[in-house]
Amino acid sequence: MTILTMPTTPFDGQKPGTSGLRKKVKVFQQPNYSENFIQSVFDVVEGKEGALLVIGGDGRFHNRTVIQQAVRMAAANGFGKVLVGQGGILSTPAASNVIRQYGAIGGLVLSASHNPGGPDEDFGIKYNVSNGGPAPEKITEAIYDRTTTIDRWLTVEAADIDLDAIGTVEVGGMSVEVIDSVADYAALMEALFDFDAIRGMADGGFTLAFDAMSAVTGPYAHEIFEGRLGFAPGTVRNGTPLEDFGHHHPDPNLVHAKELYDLMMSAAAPDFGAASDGDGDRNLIIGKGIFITPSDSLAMLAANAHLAKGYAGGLKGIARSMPTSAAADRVAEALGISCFETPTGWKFFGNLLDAGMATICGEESAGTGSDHVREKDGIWAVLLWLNILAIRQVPAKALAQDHWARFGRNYYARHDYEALSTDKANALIAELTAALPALPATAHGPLVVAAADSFSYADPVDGSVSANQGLRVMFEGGSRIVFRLSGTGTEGATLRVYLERYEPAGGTLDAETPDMLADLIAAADAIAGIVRHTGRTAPDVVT
Ligand code: VG1
Ligand code: CO
Repeated sequence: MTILTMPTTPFDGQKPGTSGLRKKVKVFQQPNYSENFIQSVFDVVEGKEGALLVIGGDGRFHNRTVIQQAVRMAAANGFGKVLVGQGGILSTPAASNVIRQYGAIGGLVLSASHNPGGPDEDFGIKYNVSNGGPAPEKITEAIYDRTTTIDRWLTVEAADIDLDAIGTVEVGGMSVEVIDSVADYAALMEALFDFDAIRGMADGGFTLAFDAMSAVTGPYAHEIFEGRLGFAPGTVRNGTPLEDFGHHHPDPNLVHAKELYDLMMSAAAPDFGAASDGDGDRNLIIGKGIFITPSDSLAMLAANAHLAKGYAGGLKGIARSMPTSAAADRVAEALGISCFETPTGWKFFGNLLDAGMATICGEESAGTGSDHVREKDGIWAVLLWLNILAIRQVPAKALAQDHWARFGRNYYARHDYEALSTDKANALIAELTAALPALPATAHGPLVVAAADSFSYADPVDGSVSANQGLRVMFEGGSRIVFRLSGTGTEGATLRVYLERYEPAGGTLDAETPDMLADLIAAADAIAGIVRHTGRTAPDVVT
């Protein structure tokens, strides 16, 4: 088979962000663009000769095109075999599982996660390594460096493969197997959770609404919730993956999953509601009449995980991203295990999970997961909740109230200011960074600053240091504001302001979050000059 060497030039490969390369579809459609990035990845992968590579995506527009390109390029680059999900579909956690289960050297995960899809929307490519997790920073930086010098990409001349037909074909001397996207993942879930107990609860009349948001989890949810667990047909809503997610943002938050939220707050609410995002790694949890913040969900799952068979031996540790609330820290303390605080992005959990230092991880951005794969996992989180409720036989609301009565409550919200001019956002961060040293002991309304810093993380396993991971302002009494810029957007800059207030057990545990955070919201503007820098008087999205 002839390997074709296609001349090219360096391109805008984007400095490594929170989660791979994300751009508009139109950018990926430019001649050489996707190919340049994929070749930059392959040039960095050591030991690819004869190795197994996994390729799959969330089914968004342009997914199939890039898969065909990547398959031909993998053949030209000497890989031995490629595994592809049927129809090009693999949720991010399912891709992570396939990489681990089949001993692949790594995988290309094609997704822009919760960002909208379609010809004028977003696409993304992420490389995951052999542990199934996102490539660590030293690899994403090497990939980026390669994009600045790349001068050729390699491919073979071969027709497109049939992505819908399960089975093995040959492309340029390399074998390509199209596998069932769901089977291995569903089997893993059955190994971790007590499906009989959950099925019994469903048989007993417990009802579930799962919104797949017309994104990748539809086939997984149909098979697991309706097929294996016996929830009624119709339990899974928006369960067919669409290339444009039905024109919605497949972002499971209270803004984009409002229909589910309204249902769960209504008299007609089922017992439990949940949703997942574009690529299936996020989760939204809403009990009947109660939204559970992702930070609380992490803490509540950690406190009860031992009730599921996969975690019956207890947890080795908990890890959370820095902006995630400290609710999980109190659980770790009670369990006598470590709680690690990492920078934003799942890649920072990989070493802790591999080293057996943490079992459960979570992020405030609706990400929860465990050492079963090396990505966050939306359906996994829903199943762990269901398993816990099936054993404890209480509604989600009672479980939450019981948790707060024991550990206290971390009132929490994230305010996002989207599509800001990059200059203005950078100016805000620069000015605040310079002001940090003078903040301690200053008062902002009733709040007094206890400490302020720019978060830097030293990985306890390999010692690598990641600096500038967000600005923290800590107040006396345990309240906190964090400021950071998003690393996943494709338009201008997004400022995220994370607000947290701790109320100890015995304090005010059933108040409305906006009321409890009002002083912090005012302090955030006083400290960072949000209105002055951005001209915005209110956030675009509150989650
Ligand atoms: C956001 C979230 C972060 C998450 C990342 C990827 O990043 O805040 O917690 O890990 O998205 O999520 P940022 O840099 O925009 O704040 V997703 O579901 O890509 O895979
Ligand atoms: Co996602």
